[in-house]
Amino acid sequence: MSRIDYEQRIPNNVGLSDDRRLQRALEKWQPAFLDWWTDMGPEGFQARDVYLRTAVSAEPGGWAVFDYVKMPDYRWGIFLADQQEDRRIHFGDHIGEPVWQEVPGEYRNILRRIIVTQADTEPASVEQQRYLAATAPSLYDMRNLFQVNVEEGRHLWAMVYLLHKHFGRDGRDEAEELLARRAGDADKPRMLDAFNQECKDWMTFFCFTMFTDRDGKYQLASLAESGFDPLSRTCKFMLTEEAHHLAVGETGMQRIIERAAELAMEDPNGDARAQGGIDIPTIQKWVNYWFSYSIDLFGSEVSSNAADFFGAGIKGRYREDQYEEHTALDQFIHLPVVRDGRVVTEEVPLRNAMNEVLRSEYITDAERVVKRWNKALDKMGSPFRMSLPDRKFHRRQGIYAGAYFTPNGDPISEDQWEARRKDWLPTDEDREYVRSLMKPVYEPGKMANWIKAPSRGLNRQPLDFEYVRV
Ligand code: BYC
Ligand code: FE
Ligand code: FE
Repeated sequence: MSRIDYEQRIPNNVGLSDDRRLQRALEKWQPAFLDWWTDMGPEGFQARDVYLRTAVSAEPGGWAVFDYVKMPDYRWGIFLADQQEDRRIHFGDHIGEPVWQEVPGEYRNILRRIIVTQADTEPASVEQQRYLAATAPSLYDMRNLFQVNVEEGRHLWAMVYLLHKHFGRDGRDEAEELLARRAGDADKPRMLDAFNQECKDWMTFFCFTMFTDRDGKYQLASLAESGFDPLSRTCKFMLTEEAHHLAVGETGMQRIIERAAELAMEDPNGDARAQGGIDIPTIQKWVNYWFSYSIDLFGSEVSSNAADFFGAGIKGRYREDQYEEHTALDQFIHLPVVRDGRVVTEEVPLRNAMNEVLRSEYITDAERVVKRWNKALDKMGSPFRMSLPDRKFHRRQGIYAGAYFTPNGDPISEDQWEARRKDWLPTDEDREYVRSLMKPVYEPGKMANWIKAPSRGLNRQPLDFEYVRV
């Protein structure tokens, strides 16, 4: 049982006060983090009371408390899931060996790279979302935005702890760099593409939490399998917080979709835009865009990095225990690949296809959510249906990048692509239209016209609760 020590400047359940050097190093990083939060965190409302949850224990039951907090006073801390006794590496080349509590020298570089990549996404997302509060569709939504933001800040802390504790001088340098890169910056961009994309409207925020945070869920889950025990324990606890981010995305999108269907039914011409809402075809374009950028985050379908990570016992599959065999040697999967403009099936060693294996788990999960949206549409008597584009559509990374596919996955020429892309992806006009709807609604319980009210409030509070004291 590991209570979190709130007496210290940095709340933690890792016995930070027993390691003075580490504590001093992190206390030096802390003001730099707060400066970054002030510069790049949510714009406005920093002096306001926000009804936020804060982690207070790593226990599965009551791990969090809800209360009003001003964001700069949020207790960002370092929390690891409890250590399991006699835990063993359970996949790759080291099966059966005790898990590592220290970084194995031979894997130092790849571990550092994975941790830095994971870390980089967390502040990036906060930077991307920083202007959204000014156009929040309700106080309920504004509060959810801030909750996601402070927790992504805490995820950065989680990774910076690992860097400081286990990677010495290099780790401290990396921790500084994490506060120096900027989402979308031409000179110092964030590491992965999705985290350099603009997030200037709320439908993008909900797509991001639906699709991009979901990559986070799958990456964290595969790192929770890690033979490097501190990484595994850190990721396990991060996943507890992540569930809410995904719920914000899933339900946010569903509320936009249901509202679109409702407005279309009210309009004599079935046109949701004429009723001041967002129409389903526009929503579908946002889904196409963010789904394709988010599945890019799994890396290339065929990857020697992925094979190395798995072989080393550092990054497993999603719920590795669901598989019967854990070396993944002498096994193959079949992948559609592009050869001379044609799609043909090729056999790939399983270890090299680990990115694709994880991506497939992700897609199955995302499809489950889309089914739920469609069930809601069906129940309303709406003829509309949502879908996910094929995994080859609009890819920037991996073996399909550079070729052109329809949302159904049919190969097309570049000319055909250029002629049709306006039907599949957001155009400047679409973005302008969606942005024109983004007007703040700050009255408790009220919602912007383009989004349905949630079915209930948060933490058993009523919908008209003052989630943010504006
Ligand atoms: N954009 O073999 P490849 C989250 C690079 S999200 C740009 O294909 P690999 C969150 C790759 O780095 C979860 N570059 O890929 C969500 C490599 O570069 P180098 C974040 C990309 O290494 C919302 C090259 O292409 N966590 O937590 O097998 C809010 C070829 O590499 C991209 C992690 O990602 C891209 N999309 O796999 C807040 C987990 N994709 O080395 C937070 C840690 C690939 O040639 N990261 N590249 O310079 C990893 O496990 C791996 O680095 C990746 C890539 C899965 C990302
Ligand atoms: Fe995160
Ligand atoms: Fe998240």
